[in-house]
Amino acid sequence: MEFLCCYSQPKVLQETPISVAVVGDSGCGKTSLIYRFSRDRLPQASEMVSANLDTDRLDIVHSGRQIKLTLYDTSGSEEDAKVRALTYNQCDVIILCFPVDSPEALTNVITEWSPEVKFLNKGKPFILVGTKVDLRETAPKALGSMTEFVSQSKGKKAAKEIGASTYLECTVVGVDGRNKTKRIFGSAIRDGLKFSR
Ligand SMILES: Nc1nc2c(ncn2[C@@H]2O[C@H](COP(=O)(O)OP(=O)(O)O)[C@@H](O)[C@H]2O)c(=O)[nH]1
Ligand SMILES: [Mg+2]
Repeated sequence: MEFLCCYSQPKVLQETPISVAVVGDSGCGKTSLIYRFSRDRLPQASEMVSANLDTDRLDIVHSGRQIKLTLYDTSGSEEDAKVRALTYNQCDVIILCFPVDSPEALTNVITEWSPEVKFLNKGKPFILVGTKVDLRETAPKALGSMTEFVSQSKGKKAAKEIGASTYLECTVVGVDGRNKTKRIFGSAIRDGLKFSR
């Protein structure tokens, strides 16, 4: 007698893999951004040492979808450009960072980073992120501070000029840091999903 199996297969939740690379000048806050988001803490000094192809893997839910997220930390140094090229190859979306307390870093974004990202990343989306915005509040209070800041409107203008999908600002400090870093990675995942569809 033929036996008809009436058990249905257990539903396997389909995971969408998205890989995000974070690039920018050394010291702009890449490792801090990744730690704040993926571990909800800031890196210790020993963890901030120049990383390249350091990866974090997370399972998260984004807009009701199960996402297998891979985060690539990179080194901003000239010598590590070849290793960064491998990272660009593996990722779906890039977060390009500069600290808002450094107009020179924004110049580097325009003259160095955006050509590298566009050349090696071949049409994949990237977002521009102004980091360390808490310094806009705290640094001017430091006696004799001469820091020149990049304004939000200058950041937006630069993002448009280099073809970034959006401009966002963040800090890793305090509760604001948690919300702002979530917003950055949420935006990157949205772009990554559009691209990988
Ligand atoms: N005030 C402030 N400092 C930050 C922020 N993010 C990073 N830093 C500091 O900037 C320095 C470089 O950060 P790091 O994450 O190692 O930069 P990376 O070289 O780009 O990975 C460290 O001293 C961090 O504590 C931020 O949002 N606000
Ligand atoms: Mg780092």
